[in-house]
Amino acid sequence: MKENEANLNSGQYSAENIQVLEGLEAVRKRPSMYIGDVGSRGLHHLVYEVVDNSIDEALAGYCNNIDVIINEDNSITVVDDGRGIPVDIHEKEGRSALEVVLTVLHAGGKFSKDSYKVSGGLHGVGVSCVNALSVRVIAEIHRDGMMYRQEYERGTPLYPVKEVGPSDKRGTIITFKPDHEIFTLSTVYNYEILSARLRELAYLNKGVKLSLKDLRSASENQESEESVSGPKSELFYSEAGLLDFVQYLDGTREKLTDKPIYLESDKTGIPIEIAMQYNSGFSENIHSYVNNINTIEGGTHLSGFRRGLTTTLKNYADKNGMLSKLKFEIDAADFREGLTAIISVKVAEPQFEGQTKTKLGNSEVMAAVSQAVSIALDNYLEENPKDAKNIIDKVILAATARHAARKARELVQRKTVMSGSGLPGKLADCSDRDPEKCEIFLVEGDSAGGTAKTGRDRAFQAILPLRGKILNVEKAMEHKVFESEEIRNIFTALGVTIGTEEDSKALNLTKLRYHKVVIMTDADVDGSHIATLILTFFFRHMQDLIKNGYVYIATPPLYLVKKGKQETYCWTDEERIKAVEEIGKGRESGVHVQRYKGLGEMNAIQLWDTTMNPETRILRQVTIENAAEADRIFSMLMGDEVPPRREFIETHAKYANIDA
Ligand code: 0RA
Repeated sequence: MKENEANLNSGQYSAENIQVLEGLEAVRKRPSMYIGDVGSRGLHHLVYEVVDNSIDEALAGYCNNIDVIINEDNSITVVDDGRGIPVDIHEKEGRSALEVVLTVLHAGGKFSKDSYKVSGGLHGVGVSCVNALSVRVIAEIHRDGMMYRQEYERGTPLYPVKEVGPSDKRGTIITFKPDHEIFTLSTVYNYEILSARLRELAYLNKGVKLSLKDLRSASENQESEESVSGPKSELFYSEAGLLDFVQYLDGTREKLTDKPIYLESDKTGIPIEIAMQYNSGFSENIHSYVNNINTIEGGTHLSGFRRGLTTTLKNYADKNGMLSKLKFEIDAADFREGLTAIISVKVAEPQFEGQTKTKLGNSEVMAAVSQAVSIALDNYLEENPKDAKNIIDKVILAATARHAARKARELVQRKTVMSGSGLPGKLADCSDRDPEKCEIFLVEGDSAGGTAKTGRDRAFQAILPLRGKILNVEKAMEHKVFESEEIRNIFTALGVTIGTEEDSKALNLTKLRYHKVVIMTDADVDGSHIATLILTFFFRHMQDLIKNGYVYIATPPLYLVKKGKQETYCWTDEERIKAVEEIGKGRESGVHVQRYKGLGEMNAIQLWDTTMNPETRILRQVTIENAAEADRIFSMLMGDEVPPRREFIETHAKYANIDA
């Protein structure tokens, strides 16, 4: 695009310069087109974009260590020990290669013909985008015995590359501070989000050492504080890659085989790495990646995996007469119940499709993966007959359970088809019928449900009271899930059905009745437990509802600070302290602080004002930042093993402390 125009105009330095400026100006004008959004996701995406360049250098074989530092001012520094971005003057461009890489869109791969670029962020836009969206970038290059530096402000170089002095090191150091004019919501980095991604990258790129260090003081910027111990830091390194990853994800599940099944293949020219492990659970947890990008919409690599898995297991079972007693057909999904698997492929020219551009389209990948799986799995089954029997037994169990669950699932399907009259009796529906405008509140308990019914705007807000704790679906077999009345009520009220033309078990959201599904529970331990149970259900059985951004959590206030007729609601302790000071004007006498223990303590008007009125409420949208990590945490928190759960709650005690 702009970049090509600049090349055609070559020769005139100033003219080119203008073109380039236009390029980065375009990024600043429409940042979402380049990095997805300007919220939390986009902000963290900047880090991934820089790290990806270092990962490429590592995959090319020149870099072993990548360090990410969150500086005190929420700027980020990425250090690698690769060859260093070249600094020599690029003849055609009339300026240093470094400057080109940092100021020309998509210039990243231009200078490296020898290393084929496999890594690369979701949007693959390169480090120049990060430069455009940062108030300040500092690039420091250690190369050929010298240290070089160049700085930029909102994408514009402040001076040509300069020599700083001799250096005996090698590598690239990029420091950037995201522009608050672009990221208007927040420029504060979340340690957990970065840590989860770096851990994932370490598993996906075995042998590369990644580290994360947080230099911010705990009290200031961080959302989760673990003060006392000084700066937080972690090292991520995996020698066995996906073999380690699958064991990390399945750490708290009961395994059916001694070791995961692992394969690595490059036979077809497409590097493929897969690890899989069966457990005694009921969910299917398959995570797929292309060039280190989590392909949440799947694609040809996932289809290839499924095909290879189904045909190989079925052939093996048939050959050994293991299915002879079965009186009904086995479904492809039965082969994946209780399966945790990770598929990672590297594709030279990936075609990404789908709504979020995370679905691989390259048709040649299907057969390559399917073949690789068939060969490796076949070998494994032949060599490990005991494991093979455990796996086939599990498949038969899944098929039997599915058979039993079919009736229960049909209950859900039939009821929703009837609509109108088929709606649950407890639902107080809204009058509007346009899903985009409608909201439903899932409310804990009948009494809070009553208050919400009185307080709501019945034109567009529906209320579904839930009785106490809903079923923990993490530990329940499928038929139990669909037999649960509360869960059936959720399906029916939302208008969500199961089964599409292509897939009898797929979620069908075409008749979804509300585009905001709001979980509203008390701000105490019981309330967050109930919210977690509902979220677990959504994560395991209505994941597309979350992925489409339909799920929200209501945040009722924690305090009411009152003096005479003056009232202020507070959501945090800081707000409460400030409110007491302001309302009391220095004197605390006459100031009354009410701690809301539950929704039931508010009257209908208060509930509307604080929690339900779109003008004043705070809704938190539920997103899946990192699907693999979310999967691991749900299985740990809601599964059978107690010690890891206790450990997790103790390290994240801030949230559990609310009632202390
Ligand atoms: C182009 C050519 C060469 C290295 C790099 C790019 C490079 C880019 C980044 C970005 C972050 N870290 C990086 N490390 C290296 C090498 C050219 C040569 O030395 O022959």
